[in-house]
Amino acid sequence: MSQQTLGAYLDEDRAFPPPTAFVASARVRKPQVYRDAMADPVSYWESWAKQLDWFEAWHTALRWNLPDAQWFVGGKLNACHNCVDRHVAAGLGEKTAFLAEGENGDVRSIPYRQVQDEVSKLANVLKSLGVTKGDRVCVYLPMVAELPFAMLACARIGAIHSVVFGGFSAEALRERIEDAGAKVLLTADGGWRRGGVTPLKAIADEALSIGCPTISKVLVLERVGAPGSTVQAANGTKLVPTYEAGAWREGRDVSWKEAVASASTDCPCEPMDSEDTLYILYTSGSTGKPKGIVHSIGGYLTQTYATYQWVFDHQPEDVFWCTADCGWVTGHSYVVYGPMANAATQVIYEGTPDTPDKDRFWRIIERHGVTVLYTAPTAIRTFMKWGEEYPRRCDLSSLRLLGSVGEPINPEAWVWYHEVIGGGRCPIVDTWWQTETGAIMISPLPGITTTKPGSATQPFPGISCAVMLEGGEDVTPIQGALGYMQCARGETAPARGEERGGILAIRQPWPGMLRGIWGDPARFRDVYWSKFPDAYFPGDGVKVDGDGYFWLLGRVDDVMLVSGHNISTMEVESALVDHQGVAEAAVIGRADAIKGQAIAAFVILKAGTPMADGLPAELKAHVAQKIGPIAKPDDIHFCADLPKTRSGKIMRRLLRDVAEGRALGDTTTLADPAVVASLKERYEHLEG
Ligand code: 6R9
Repeated sequence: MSQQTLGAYLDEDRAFPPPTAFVASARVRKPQVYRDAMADPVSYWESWAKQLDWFEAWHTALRWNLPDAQWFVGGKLNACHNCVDRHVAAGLGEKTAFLAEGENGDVRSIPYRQVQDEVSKLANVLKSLGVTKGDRVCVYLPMVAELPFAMLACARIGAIHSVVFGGFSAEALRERIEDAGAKVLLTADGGWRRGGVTPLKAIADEALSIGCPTISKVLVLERVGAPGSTVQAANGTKLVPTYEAGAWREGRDVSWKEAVASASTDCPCEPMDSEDTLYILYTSGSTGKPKGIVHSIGGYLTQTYATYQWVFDHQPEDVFWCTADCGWVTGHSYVVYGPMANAATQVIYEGTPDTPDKDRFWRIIERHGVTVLYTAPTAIRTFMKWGEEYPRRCDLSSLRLLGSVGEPINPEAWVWYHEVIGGGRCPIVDTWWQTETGAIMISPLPGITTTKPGSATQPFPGISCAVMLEGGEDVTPIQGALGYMQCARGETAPARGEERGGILAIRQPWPGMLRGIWGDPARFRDVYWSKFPDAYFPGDGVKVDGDGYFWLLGRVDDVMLVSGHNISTMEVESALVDHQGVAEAAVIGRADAIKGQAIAAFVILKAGTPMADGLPAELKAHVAQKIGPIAKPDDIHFCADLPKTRSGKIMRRLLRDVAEGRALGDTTTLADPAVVASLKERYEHLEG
């Protein structure tokens, strides 16, 4: 990153200290926690682990033999017991665990006592289907309460869950089932989505017809009702007459409703080794087939428990809403394991934010009195594009804290989120982490940290992050006994304007770290442990400013090299979105004979912005003014939508392919493949 672009990006110098009213009742108020953790990280993590219930204590807190870490070795526990049974035993049985809202408008309030019963019955059903400890169970369900139940039922009996997002295709499902060697598949007749039905059972049938020899039983949840009947898909929307439900296969397919009805609620939690596998979750790499990320029990539960409690400032009366689906890691760690280990009350919602209208999220917040909202920048930018009228329709005064995850949040979206959704009174926690890290790694602590829009601020206590150069030289500007928080500007930190940029690395093992890639130890070493000799490589670029704040810059492969200057795609996107007419932007570097790479920008305009002739020039000038002439896009393409993965990440590789006229490649993870085709057409038209 050149000093010129570095400085410009960091011109974002707005700072938001924690509001006094928030600090007054915040869980963590003293920066001392950073010093304590840094003084002895292993004992610090032990103190968190001790807050969980263990059937047997561990004898060794950490065994570290790079790249293999084991935490709380010798300890025995059960994740489901910690998320459910211990709360019921402590008298919290009547506390609401879930406020589960279907897209069709049905709402269920489910107390912890009922979760315990439902999960126990389901666990007994799994046993009756032949599932035993260590078996893999594939879960392909809509975002209804039965999805967390399914995960917890597996954990209860020591089976390994592999959740596949309900938006994935038959081919993607087949690939994941086969890689994990799953024995049983849990699915539903369908799920409500955008006013219609996603025919999950039919897709699962297709996956099973093209492979998946290890699957012996399919448990089918009755979610949308009998095919051929007429059902209302969402309040105020049309009636959906019928859908493809898939054929029933006797001997293989089992009715969820019937099986659970006759199952016993008596199912003791299996004592598991701390290092036994809790789950596998597939994540796409930049190349090759998806990687089955493996997480174990003791360390993962400890870190999700700790980070949920401190980052989201857990208060017993909170109503927490993480909008992620359990098909993604965010749903694993911040719908199921972190919040439930803390006995939190949560909203879960099945459908899309624009069904029946674009105010659905705000209606949900108002209806359930949501106090803490955790969502993604891509959603926030979509809401910005739709306009303020939708949130303005609802009373959002119950909100007290906001979170962001999934990609860097541009300051523009941050400030909109803060003002329009948070009414200017809610701190924002921008949380950096990955499927592989299992839990939050870099984030503000909302009662302590002064936030800056666009920065995830500082590593969570007990997490050690470093900044490395390409060659492996450690240039972390701030280290030492006092910790990141305590470093006064100008002491060991770089002076303003001398911010250090490089590649993020994690030097010490952390409890929630991945234990490997399912069935592929060589790839595990190669992807994460070969870039630096003795540190984990997450693949993200980072800058640290004069206050020791981390600014995550996106994937390192999202960095462009233009005339010898490093420019982050995200930096240019941020500048474009800063223009009043722009709703969203995706930037890629395309091959250029003279400059190495030229900058191509794909831009979505805000509703109501006129497509004036001079607009491309105006946008280029705007970027030049924000970052410098070097970052000025060469091409600007206006489009109606961007190609995104189903988790909402822009598929830059695909945009690069489109911009350079190559074959489209694998689009199985694309939310809407038609988007790419239309982009390509448009691009070719402009090229000609
Ligand atoms: C939790 C999750 C991981 C990648 C990660 C990074 C990006 C996530 C971010 C962020 C900047 C944040 N990322 N949170 N970048 N600021 N707050 O999203 O996991 O789907 O595995 O993605 O997402 O690039 O490396 P996952």
